[in-house]
Amino acid sequence: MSETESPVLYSFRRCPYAMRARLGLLSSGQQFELREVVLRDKPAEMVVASPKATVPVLVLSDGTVIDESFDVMKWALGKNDPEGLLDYSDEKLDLMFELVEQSDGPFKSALDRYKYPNRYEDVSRNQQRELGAEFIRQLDALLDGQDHLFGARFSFADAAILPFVRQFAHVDRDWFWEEDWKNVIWWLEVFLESDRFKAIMHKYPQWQSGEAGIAFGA
Ligand SMILES: N[C@@H](CCC(=O)N[C@@H](CS)C(=O)NCC(=O)O)C(=O)O
Repeated sequence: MSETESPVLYSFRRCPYAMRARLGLLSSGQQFELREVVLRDKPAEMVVASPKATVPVLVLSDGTVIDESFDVMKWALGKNDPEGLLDYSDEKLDLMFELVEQSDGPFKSALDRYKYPNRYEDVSRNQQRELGAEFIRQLDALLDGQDHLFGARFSFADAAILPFVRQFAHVDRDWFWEEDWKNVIWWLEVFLESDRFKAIMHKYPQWQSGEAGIAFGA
């Protein structure tokens, strides 16, 4: 595939949804052009492609738009999955997708309210932190005796959920790192030190219309 035919990913470095999309694309080996977005100054090209205007947005060479992070991961890994992120039994895949749903639903809701309590009415920060902690304890139990959520290998679920656990952990690092969820702490630390994390977290300047983005996987 030539560079001009690469899909374009509108992305924001610190957005956990965009991070999971980059993790999926990177693992798949798919070439793509990354356009770094500043959320308060979104490029018109992105908003035209996806009027809901959230990152990530992947625009394929035939014009197809994929604007949900979960779908970007599934698209990339459905094409090519050399690390086997989706190479599990149907039963395990169902459990994986259920866990991602829990992460995107109740856990993300608790994370937002714990991180930004002033943006919500009648929210107790501690109560929200405790709701989030329940999910972390569930992950800790899954990680007992294995390096990743569904076994020895980094899976779709690890890629989809780790960026959100990172955000939760960073709200109050002292508290998080003192809690009794040693498996999660180890899992998160290994991820933060990994080449894959470093590869998706380079800092790039804001993409400007008419410029080439950053070529990935080329
Ligand atoms: N369900 C979407 C959620 C994406 C999302 O909410 N991204 C945030 C950034 S982390 C965003 O773009 N918010 C729009 C804004 O801040 O203007 C997905 O999975 O892709």
